[in-house]
Amino acid sequence: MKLSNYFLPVLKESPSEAEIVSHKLMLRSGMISQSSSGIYSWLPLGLKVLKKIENIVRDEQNKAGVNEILMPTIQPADLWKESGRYEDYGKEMLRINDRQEREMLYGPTNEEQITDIFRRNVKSYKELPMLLYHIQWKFRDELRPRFGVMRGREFLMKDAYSFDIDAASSEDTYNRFFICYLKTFARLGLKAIPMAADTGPIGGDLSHEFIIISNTGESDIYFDNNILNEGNKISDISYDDDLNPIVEKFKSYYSASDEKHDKAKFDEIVHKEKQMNSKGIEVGHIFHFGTKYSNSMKANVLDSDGKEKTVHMGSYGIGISRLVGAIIESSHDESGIIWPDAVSPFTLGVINLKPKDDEASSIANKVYNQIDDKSEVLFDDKNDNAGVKFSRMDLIGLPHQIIIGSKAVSDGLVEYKNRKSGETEFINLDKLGKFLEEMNV
Ligand code: 5CA
Repeated sequence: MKLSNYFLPVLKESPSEAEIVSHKLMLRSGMISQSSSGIYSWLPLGLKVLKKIENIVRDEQNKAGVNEILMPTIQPADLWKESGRYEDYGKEMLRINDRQEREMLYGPTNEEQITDIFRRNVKSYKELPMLLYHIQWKFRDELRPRFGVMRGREFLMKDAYSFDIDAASSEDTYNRFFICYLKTFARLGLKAIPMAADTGPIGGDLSHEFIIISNTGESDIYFDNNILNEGNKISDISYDDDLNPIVEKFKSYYSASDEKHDKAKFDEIVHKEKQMNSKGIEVGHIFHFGTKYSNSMKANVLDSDGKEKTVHMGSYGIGISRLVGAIIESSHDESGIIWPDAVSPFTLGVINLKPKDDEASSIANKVYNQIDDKSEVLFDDKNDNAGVKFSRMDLIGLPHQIIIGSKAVSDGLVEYKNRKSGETEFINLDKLGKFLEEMNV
């Protein structure tokens, strides 16, 4: 993509409404544009990152054997009256009447909708466990939308739902998602700590939040420092392995967010020097709630003896739009964003430092055309001065940069810059392809 043809409305100054670094950087780098409080348009750069995250989350759901579906954003109120949550959900739910005065709502979550799909289509224990997910926009009329996409009113969530014949099988499914989440966050370049959590309006008795450490997070977290060293080989775990001991190992470390924190227990089981207390961002949340919805909504199947049985359920959320902000919180410096390779909007930035020089421009164009075949490249071909170009490329955070200036014309050399370390080196033009290949770019 040529920058001259790309919609990238970068800002020099931090907008005054932004309090935390990810919100500031998302606005400054032209990733999002506010529509109203807690509601954003996603501009090209932001949308690319959102899609990259979405695809990693999707891939890991598929690998765990979860079926992708797509449910609507607008749901009928009747389903929520059946479960009893229509009144309970209160003012956070956006309620709408259609032209026939039927009560509808913009879904804040989909337990009711999915249970309705299940009960209409699944009749036998033979089809269980059944795991379904979708990636869809949600609306919650948050009391205090803030921090940009971190606590929005409209936000993108991956929500999965599971149906099992009994509690034991349902807990195995819960463990499957537990591992799937660790794999997903690791691929996104994040260290997410699973923490015992309250279940809130979703309900149930077993729940974990996945939280990344960040001083701008809204959660207060307490944990045993040793948990950070657990799960280094998480990508090697196969779903055919017995997952229970792996999950139990994670659960054996003390880790809890503030509502579940038990100071006496913390002091008893964790050595003082290993006791960690910090702020964190909740990027995922899993729930096991048994028959809460299947009971009230009569989601039953026939078991092997031909008897009707109420299915056991869980639900599993990942905040996809929140993750864009969360990744920036954990990966930036004073010059701007530093994208982990896996979610970077472009793999590589190419800067033509001499756009008015025909020879330099011809080399830069050639380099761009060559690399763009293999990787996604953002090519700064604009007529700005070097300072503007450097700071813009640093701001938007592409992890690898190729800078083409006067040395390209005089000596056939281009400069490679690693955004994270700041290290640079000159590469011979003939060897550039091989160099990038070796770096996996
Ligand atoms: N039905 C369950 C699981 S599918 C559920 O809704 N869980 S949740 O309420 O915990 O939300 C799941 C994830 O969505 C959270 O972990 C968080 O990462 C994200 N999320 C929740 N509220 C917001 C919000 N207002 N803005 C951005 N992301 C949010």
